[in-house]
Amino acid sequence: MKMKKSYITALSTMLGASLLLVACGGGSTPTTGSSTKAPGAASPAAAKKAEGPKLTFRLAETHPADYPTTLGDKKFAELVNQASDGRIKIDVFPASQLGEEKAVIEQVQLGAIEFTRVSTGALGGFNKQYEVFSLPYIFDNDNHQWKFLESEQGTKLLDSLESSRMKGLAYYSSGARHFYSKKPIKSIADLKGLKIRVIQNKVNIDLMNALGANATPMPYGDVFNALQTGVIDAAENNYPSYFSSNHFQQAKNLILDQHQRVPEVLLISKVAWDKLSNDDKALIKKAALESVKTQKAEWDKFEKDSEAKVKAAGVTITDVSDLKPWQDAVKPVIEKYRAEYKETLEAIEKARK
Ligand code: GTR
Repeated sequence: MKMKKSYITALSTMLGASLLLVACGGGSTPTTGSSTKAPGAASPAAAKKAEGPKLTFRLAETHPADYPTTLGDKKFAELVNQASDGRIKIDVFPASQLGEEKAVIEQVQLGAIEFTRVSTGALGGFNKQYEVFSLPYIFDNDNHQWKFLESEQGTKLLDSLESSRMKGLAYYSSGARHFYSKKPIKSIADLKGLKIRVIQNKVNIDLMNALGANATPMPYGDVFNALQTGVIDAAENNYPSYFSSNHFQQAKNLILDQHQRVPEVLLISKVAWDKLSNDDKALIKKAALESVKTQKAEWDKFEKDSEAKVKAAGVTITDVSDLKPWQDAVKPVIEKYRAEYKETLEAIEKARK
């Protein structure tokens, strides 16, 4: 039988490669469990490292590389890599490189992107349970919010993402959201008639209506231009986003009304999750929860820093000493959803004490 030269070369390369794999203990040989160590052979851990990662995943992040959620993601990736002896590698893609939140969530549902960190505001468009976080003034402060997030009901909510083809791993901090506008806003009345960008979900639209404003849902990455061109008059976010997105350059009037506290979520696609071994599921979950500490610490620093920087840039900041008129104005929104979110709202109330 005559064989072409290129064929023979390819065959011998393949043979050589598989012999090499056998020699290194690689290929389809499981890397976990005990192995008999030949004298002078590398330790199993070192051998595993030399082989490089077995599983490589992508994590999509909206914010830039130095933003506190991105730093949390990176810590998470690092902890997973360590705990798996380099077997699992998670590459963090910041600055919306993999798309805007809504598009990323769709990709995650399909399993095309394995991990993401997104706002519960964006998740509200995919899982009704999550719209509860967009209800105004349900949390008094960050402590109250964390007490709830760490409660049984908070965990239940994280688990409820499974029905939306995702698996919630951990919550991250996101502080309070405030309005900012091109025109001065000194009181609630100044919001009337303004076109305000919101994260797309039903509660946000009701909320803007209750304030006499017009909700304009659009991706986060479009807001700067929309402010610049006058497509919208205003937007709303926390200090770190207001600063890092440069929205403060276009909308120089900030009012500290604290209308929402919308936490962030670190999650994995259900498609990817279901393919993992139980050990890997456990180490990923553990790493996610451990990364919260880093994210929270970075958040506190960045929040203060952003506040100082927007002040230095000459933003007009209006403090709201009495939140009552704001809370009264948006009460109908809470009442509209009270029955739907009864269980969660009761647990949030309980966490207040
Ligand atoms: C930020 C949040 C982002 C994104 C953004 C927005 O606070 O961290 O994930 O949801 O708000 O307003 O779209």
